[in-house]
Amino acid sequence: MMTSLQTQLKYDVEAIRADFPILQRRVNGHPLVYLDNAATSQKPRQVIDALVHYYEFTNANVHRGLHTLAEEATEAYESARAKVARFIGAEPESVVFTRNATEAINLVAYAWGLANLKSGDRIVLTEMEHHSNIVPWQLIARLTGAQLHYVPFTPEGEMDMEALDNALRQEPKLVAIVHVSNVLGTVNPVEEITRKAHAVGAKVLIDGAQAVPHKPVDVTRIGCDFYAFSGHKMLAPTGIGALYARRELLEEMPPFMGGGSMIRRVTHEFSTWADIPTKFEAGTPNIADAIGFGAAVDYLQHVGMEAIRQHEQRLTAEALRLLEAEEDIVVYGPRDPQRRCGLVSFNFKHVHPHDVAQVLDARGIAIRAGHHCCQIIMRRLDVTATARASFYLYNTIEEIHTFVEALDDVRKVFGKYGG
Ligand code: 7TS
Repeated sequence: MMTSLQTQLKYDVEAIRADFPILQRRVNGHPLVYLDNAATSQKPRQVIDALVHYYEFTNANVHRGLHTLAEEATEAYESARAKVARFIGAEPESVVFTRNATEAINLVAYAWGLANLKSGDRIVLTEMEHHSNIVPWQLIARLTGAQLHYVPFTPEGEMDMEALDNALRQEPKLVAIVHVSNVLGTVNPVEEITRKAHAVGAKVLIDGAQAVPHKPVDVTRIGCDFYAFSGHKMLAPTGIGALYARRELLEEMPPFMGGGSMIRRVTHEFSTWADIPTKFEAGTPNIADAIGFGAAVDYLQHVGMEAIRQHEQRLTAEALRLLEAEEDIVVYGPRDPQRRCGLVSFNFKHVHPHDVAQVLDARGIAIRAGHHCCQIIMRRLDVTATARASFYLYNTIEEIHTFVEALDDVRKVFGKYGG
């Protein structure tokens, strides 16, 4: 096991940055400081090259042709699936390619939820969820008569475990919970939650959109039933994501969508389904971007997920230290950088976050401002929006300093708090 200091010495952020062409860009006359990684990450040359190579050399449809290109495309697509599966500790048959985390959650809602939930059944969500792990369940609740129950978070931005225990006493059918919050940065104890939920017979779905890109994740160790994530937040192209589901569940679930590829036999009256995971991939899949996803996973593995997590923790600790020292700024989420992933949401006490984002953009610094698709969190924090700086493997301590120093421009434009 490498110590933190050894990883720190070994972590060559400049070599990593050299792989990302977009980081050479200037924005509004300044070098780009990209701190909007929770929205989407930048892409390394290796991923862009994998896409170009596929289209220039291999392009063909998968799972159907008998010619060389079709066989090579199928092999590349399935090998990408195997890489993504291995990356999260799963078997390839348990990984369905989707467009993104949102589609993965909708797949579970419509395929598993419609078949297994009935009137009066309870679905436990948390007040920390992104809309993509709320709205599908609201739609399914309306169709089945199931009821939603929300577990709150504490003022520190941590899951309220006592409230969760109380919710589990009502024996819900499903617990759907975010692994890492995209607003609070909180890392939830998903192993413990899964164990407790299973003890009362509930299935567990985890939204890992902000976890898989930033820390080692092993779905087998967590023991969950479903795990959803997006490629584009972890160096892969947009339009590709994945759903992990336990094999038995995928086998017994009906398909989400019907069409080509996902069938074994079609008659006038009925059809039978292809083996998993193809049963859940109707139509021509996003072949090129799946291959790009495989290249992204190769890249992350080469750097090492534990090293990336530690690097981001150093950035987060520094950002927290500097922001918390400012008396006109409120910081949201756990104070302890060990309890969170690499992002910090904050607000000036007297300036709207949209204005903050605009002032920083004039300095080439990209952050996000808004409700971050988490209106329930906003209501709990009693704000309509926050500013958010989110980090990744290629960000540097100097960029954190540039970002915090640039906040002085906000004070120059909008005046000082209380001034
Ligand atoms: N779940 C979480 C926790 C997320 O942060 C996001 C995207 C999603 C699900 C949905 O991902 P998608 O790829 O299916 O769209 N979050 C954000 C964000 O924080 N800013 O932009 C997108």
